[in-house]
Amino acid sequence: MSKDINNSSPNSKPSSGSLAGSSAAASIGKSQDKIFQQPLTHLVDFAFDEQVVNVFPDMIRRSVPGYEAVIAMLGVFAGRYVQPNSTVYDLGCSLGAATLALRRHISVTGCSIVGVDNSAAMIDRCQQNIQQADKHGAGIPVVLECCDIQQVSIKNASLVTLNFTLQFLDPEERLAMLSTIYRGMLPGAVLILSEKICFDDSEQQQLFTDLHHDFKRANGYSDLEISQKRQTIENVLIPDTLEQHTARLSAAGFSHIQCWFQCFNFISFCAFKQ
Ligand code: GEK
Repeated sequence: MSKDINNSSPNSKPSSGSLAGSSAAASIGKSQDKIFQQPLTHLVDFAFDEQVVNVFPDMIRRSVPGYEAVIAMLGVFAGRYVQPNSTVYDLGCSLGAATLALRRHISVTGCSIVGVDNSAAMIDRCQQNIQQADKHGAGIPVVLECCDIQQVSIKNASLVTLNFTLQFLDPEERLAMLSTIYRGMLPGAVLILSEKICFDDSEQQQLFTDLHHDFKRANGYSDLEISQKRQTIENVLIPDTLEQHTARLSAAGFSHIQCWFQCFNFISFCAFKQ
């Protein structure tokens, strides 16, 4: 499925609001995440379905330390690295928070953004969010594709973001994904890779797990909610260590790999094609 949301005005008025400034993503789906509030008899693997989509902005903001800062900084990367007449890819775009942040900061001409997610519920709501943002002034064209990010043909890319998405791929398939991205990038292009990470050192692992759970508690999640979410997601989200990420990025061909952000066990890298 491909949805072309065409916009024309180069003088778009920036949207304001939450999800680190992406008002549209917040304007639809303002509901509070209560999915794991009651004891669940059958804990099935976490899925990005309609129920999750309805609460997603609240869920990710209260669950991922630094999420809003990372979203905002994607815009800063876009302002510096997006090249004229190139394509920008948001792989695992969910409700479009990153797409909208990137779009607001692209000032060069001839660009478009491809947002990809394999959850139809996410893509449908993402389309609504982008249409909502366009009411405040259209930006560059956004094409949404509902498919596996591994099926996407990446071409002419000056910026690609995997914002908390690679962690949901089978670990065996992650290097091939990064290699595909690398091959589709222009010289001077950047990949922004944000992930939850784990640690080889058990004390470090425990410290950051505890701090992450403290963060969730401070955001109003109960111990039951934290525990049930953890059990449903542990087969679905498989974190790597920082060292595994840098080695894999390097093996895919990337250079100048930098960790530019870390908050507890959440991290973001930028990696370049020379
Ligand atoms: C944001 N980037 O707000 N192919 C396509 N989509 C996938 C795949 C796959 N193989 N696996 C997972 N997804 C977003 C946040 S959320 C992160 C990303 C989180 C999609 C999945 O449907 C979901 O929408 C997204 O990746 C992960 O900046 O919830 O922790």
